[in-house]
Amino acid sequence: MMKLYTFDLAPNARRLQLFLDYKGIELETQQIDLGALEQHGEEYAAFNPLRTIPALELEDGTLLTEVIAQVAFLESQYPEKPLLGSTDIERAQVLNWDHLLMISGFAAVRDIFRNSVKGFKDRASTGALPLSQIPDLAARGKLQLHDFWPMVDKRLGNSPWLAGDNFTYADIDLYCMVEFSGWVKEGIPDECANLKAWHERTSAKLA
Ligand SMILES: N[C@@H](CCC(=O)N[C@@H](CS)C(=O)NCC(=O)O)C(=O)O
Repeated sequence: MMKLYTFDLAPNARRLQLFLDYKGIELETQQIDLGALEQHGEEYAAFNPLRTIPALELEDGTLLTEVIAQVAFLESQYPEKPLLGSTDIERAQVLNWDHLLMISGFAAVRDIFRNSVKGFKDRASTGALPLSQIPDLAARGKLQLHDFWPMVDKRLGNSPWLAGDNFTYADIDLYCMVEFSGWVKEGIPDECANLKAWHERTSAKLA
């Protein structure tokens, strides 16, 4: 049986959980308490040397550490209520927008968070390497985020959902990014009306 190792409060765990909830998939699950640094414990570090969650262990023992791969695998096993597009072009658009938002918007919020929150001193990145915080990276993250919001707002003025005409996994990742941006008090700016309207539609969809 597949098994999921996760920690419900974490932003990347949320990305996968909202996908699972939308599809109605239930997995055997074990919580790894990041608050108690359980990811660095001997047992979990041996199991997943990256020391991250969520981690999905497949039936044959394969370990998937990246959410996009976990989602791709689960989508292939549970094709109903498709979230990765139903045509080749739709699928490419989902990956296009998802990748863009993860490496720009989500990464900017992560940089702000990990380089400014005191509890992450010397843990500016995940994993075993003790990386110190760099305040300039938090400041840079804010600039990147201020550039990201209007770009996405424009897209959502031309398209009902991020990847096109249908609600997809890219919307779930954007939704999680918006939640995460609230953690650093850098939520959607008031002037981004399209993004705000999209956020309401998405909240209703995921409720
Ligand atoms: N590589 C994963 C992200 C995994 C990740 O960064 N997870 C965070 C939780 S949001 C984590 O495990 N943090 C552990 C730590 O901070 O030590 C992906 O992009 O799909």
